[in-house]
Amino acid sequence: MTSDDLRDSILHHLKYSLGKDADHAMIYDWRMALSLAVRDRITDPWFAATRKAYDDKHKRVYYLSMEFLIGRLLQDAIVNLGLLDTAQATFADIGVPLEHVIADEPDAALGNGGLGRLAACFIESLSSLSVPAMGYGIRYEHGLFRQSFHEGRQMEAPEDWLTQTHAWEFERPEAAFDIGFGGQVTEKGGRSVWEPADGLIAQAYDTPIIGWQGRWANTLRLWSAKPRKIFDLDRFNSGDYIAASAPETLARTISRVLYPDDTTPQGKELRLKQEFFFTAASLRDVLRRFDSEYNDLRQLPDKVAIQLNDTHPAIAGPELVRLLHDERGMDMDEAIVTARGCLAYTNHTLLPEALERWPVDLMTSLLPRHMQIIERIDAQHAAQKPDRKANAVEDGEVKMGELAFIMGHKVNGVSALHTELMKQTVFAELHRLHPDRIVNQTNGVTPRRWLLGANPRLSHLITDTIGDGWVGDLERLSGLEEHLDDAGFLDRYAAAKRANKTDLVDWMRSTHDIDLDPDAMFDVHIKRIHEYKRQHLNILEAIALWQEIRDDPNGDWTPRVKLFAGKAAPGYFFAKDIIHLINDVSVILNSDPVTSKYLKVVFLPNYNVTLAERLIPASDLSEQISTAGKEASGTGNMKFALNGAPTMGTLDGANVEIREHVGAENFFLFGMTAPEVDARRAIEDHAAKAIAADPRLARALDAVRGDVFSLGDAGRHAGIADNLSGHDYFCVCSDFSDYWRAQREADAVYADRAAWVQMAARNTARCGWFSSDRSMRGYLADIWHAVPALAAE
Ligand code: F58
Repeated sequence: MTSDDLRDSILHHLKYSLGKDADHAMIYDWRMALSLAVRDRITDPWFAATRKAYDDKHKRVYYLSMEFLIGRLLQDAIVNLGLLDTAQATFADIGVPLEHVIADEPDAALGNGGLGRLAACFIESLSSLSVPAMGYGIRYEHGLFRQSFHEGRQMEAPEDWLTQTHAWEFERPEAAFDIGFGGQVTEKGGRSVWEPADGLIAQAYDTPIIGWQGRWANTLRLWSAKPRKIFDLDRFNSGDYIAASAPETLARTISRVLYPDDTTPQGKELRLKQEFFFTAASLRDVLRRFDSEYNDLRQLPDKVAIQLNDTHPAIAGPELVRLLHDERGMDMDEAIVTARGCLAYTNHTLLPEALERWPVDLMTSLLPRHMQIIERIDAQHAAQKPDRKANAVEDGEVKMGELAFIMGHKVNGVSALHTELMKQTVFAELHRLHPDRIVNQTNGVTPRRWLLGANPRLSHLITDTIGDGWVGDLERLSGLEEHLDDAGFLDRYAAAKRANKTDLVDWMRSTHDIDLDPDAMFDVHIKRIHEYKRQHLNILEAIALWQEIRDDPNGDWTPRVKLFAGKAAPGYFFAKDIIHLINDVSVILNSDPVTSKYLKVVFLPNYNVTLAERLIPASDLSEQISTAGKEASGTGNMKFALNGAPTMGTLDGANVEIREHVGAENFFLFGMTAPEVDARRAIEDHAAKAIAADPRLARALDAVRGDVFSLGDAGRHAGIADNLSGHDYFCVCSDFSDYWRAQREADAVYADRAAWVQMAARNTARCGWFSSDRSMRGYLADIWHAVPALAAE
């Protein structure tokens, strides 16, 4: 496509789709017109892919996920279609900067964090690998809340990405299913029939996801809830306007907001409804497609692979059994085996409080037939494994992890360590009964978005050095290895990083009125705020460093900027206290005339995919400091390493594998291992002992407790100090001294800029394995037993 062709297409859409002429077009109009022009380019490969999947009778992969944290789509699509230079030329001609057009797109925040972003990377990789696949999720009207700060405290406001037309989706009024809830089960002619008391319509919206080089496109199908009856005219006519629209309001609630956590009791019922709503609609869609191609349901596991992204869609087990048995007449035991042949489950957490459990009462009232089937599944499992100790239904609760395990033919962990810990802890008994079921598939990230799109400077350098094959085959980054002693290459590498940092500094100045020194080390900690991720360990270290610099202002300090970003779940008060503390510390430190040239702390509000794309390429050091054994994998850790920010990290999640790949000498390791953490926690007063052994830590905690950062509000941060010097479940205090040591090691390496650049470049050269293309190939071979539709190029 030439620049002229693209311009014609944009002008066509401007006029005929948007009703605007070029002279009056606003940035929104240009963005929509460009998106529609680009979408046109996706449509043909998308149709061709769909046709080929049917013609060749391919096995299809269905990825069921409550979250798809896709962020912006325009730049991704332009990059994957190879249209970046063309689009740049076109907009230079039009006289509007392409970056402004791209930046106008709202960030689709249909996820909380890593789990949702992983789904988005996977769906892009499946398209890039030409695997016939479909992502199924919920079209939330409001994604993850918008975060701002008021006097350092987190404020939440609704997110509104759908206020403007979503350029990428196609509404599918014909693809709709009636989803029931409640009611009862009756026996009719020896069969169980579920008669729901109420229900609603799940209507599909399709977004094509184009793969690298535009060879294949898959569909992300998101369900929106609509009422069965749009409007109660009788009530309206009698003047009761609110009641007249009640059916719509009630139905829409189901797809209205993304849950920021799964702990609020009042939200539990709604969350279970959301889970059933999208899972049931997706399964019906899967069976409808299967029916259009095949007529023997026993073939289902050969043609259909359904991946459950965490337990959120775990109701798929009983629902598929119900569809096969109750609605299609398959024998119950065979239905269970057939469903299991299709289903597999990915576990993303070992934290007991994050493993879903539903009260039996709630399940019975909302999904009475499913509750019966769950009991049947449990009984069948018990009959097959009489020596088992635990059931999926226990103590009045349905344990969704156990249910997903029993109903999946494979269960995967998301890093090597996490997989081993799954075997030893949460699923120890089930693993003993089914020793072949648990497999490891370490996460990955798409190089198209996280390197090519986010870091054009580094990407150009890589392509200049080893050619462009790395974009579709990231392991080719190892070709950089032979340039790692080449001064010319390293200079260019350093220049790319420096320019990215300067861009970030300019952006911070213009948007946040903060001045930063681009030569300082940019030390970055961005992710959901959680005690196990230990943002409070990082800020304690900042406090201790600040105190030390004040003691010796003429010392040889390596200048640092500590950047934080991340959201705390609205009901997670301790996490919100951590945000508050970091913001207050930044007020004191950044205004300190003595120390601020060496140390600054910045907490950027409203972390999202777009902000990550901006920060990661400009980072020097990646903070991955979770308590060992708690972070299932991490994916941010991979993005940083790939972009040349070495890790400051514990032996947790995929950090372990990153360290193996980049080499121990290119990774700042500190802290206890997972077994050491368990042993340490068993010691009474472990925190007090750690504090007594490290005067720096004691002094930093004293400052927190002693209102140094309380900004006149006495006792403001005492809760954090008390928690840490008290039970300190996440062992912040016990890891502090070693963290301090590793940080000073990082300072020393950074002070020798040549050594640092080489370490950064080694990280890039050795992280090719962390592509989500590699993850997807692993799932294809070990779980889905499916293959790409096109031969690799
Ligand atoms: C994350 N989980 C893990 N959960 O924490 C991370 O280690 C891993 O890399 C990632 O999954 C992908 O495997 C995660 O993001 C959530 O966001 C929850 C979803 C349900 C509500 C509470 C948060």
